Amino acid sequence: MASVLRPGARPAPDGARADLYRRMAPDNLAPLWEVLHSLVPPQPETPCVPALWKYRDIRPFIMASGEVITAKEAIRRVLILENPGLRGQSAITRSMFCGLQLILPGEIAPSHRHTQSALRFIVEGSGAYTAVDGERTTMHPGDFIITPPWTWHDHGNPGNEPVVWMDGLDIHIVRMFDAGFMETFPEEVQPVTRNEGDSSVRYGNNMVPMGPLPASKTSPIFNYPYTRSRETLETLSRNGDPDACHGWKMQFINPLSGALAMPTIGSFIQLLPKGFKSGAYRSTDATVYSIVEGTGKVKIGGQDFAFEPRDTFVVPSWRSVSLESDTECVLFSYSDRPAQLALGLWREMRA
Ligand code: 1HN
Repeated sequence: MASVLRPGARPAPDGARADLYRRMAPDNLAPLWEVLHSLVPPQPETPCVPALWKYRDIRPFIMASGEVITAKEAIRRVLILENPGLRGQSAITRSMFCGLQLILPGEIAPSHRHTQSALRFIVEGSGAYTAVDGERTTMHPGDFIITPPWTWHDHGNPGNEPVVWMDGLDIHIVRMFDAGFMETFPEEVQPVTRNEGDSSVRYGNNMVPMGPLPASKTSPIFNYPYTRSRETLETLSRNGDPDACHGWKMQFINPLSGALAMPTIGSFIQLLPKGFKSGAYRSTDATVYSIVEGTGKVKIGGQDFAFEPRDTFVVPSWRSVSLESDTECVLFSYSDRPAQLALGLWREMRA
């Protein structure tokens, strides 16, 4: 019956082979030749599928979560964006977690630390803060905020509106290495030991202190405000032509090393002019996008999705992505690119 099997599939073992597999199984042995093709595919094969979450549709569920549990009780009141091909795994891609976190006026999310790295990308509302290692920063839509590994962090909302942000974490990278640690801070809120804006002036103004400098692999700047990202994109768009695949696209960096801002997660922001049709692009880093401004369409490996502000979509590894803008658009995105680069695995292809 080999003729009805898909190319590359092997017929079910029988006779002497099946007998061998049965006899050696109790000794925890398995034959490589039965699984070799799927272990080492000719190009990336992934259960991760393209998907888009319309903020308009899911916002009621986010707000409803605020009625069934407090931020304090939940520790982190987050709705997980689960890839439809990875349900039950708390994963948007094979390496990355993605969630939308809600903090209501007057609430706090208690202080803890873990070896997983986190980014926050603010989606809705202003006036909440996140505190990292003794410094607070106020959140505004479009701000990109980092929580480096093993730093105490808590969130609070002293303002008067609900605040929602996207959480991106390298949970599944850390889990693959079984290198996860977590601790709870002895008090709910960590003490403030530095003025707001301190790390930004210390490291974010094209100067660094005389030293000693922090040894962390993660950027010492922990808030990259949208006002500066937007102004940069705006100026770039007046100064030259957009890239055919990316429009005007920038990478958030660690000013101490020039590397991407986090060692495991790459983060990007791009501007597409009105009426832009990008060339097809693929890369090995499955990527999560959050729309900041504008409407348009994205084609992901042949599937079409329309997007508007605050929507989230995911592009699996090595699926081609083409962007089309109706209006001027700004897109934030993140992926495991720096981890793949560090390991010599990252590839890209432009059509
Ligand atoms: C976490 O600590 C936060 O600190 C958000 O806000 C999302 C998802 C999984 C594990 C830890 C946060 C998280 C998380």
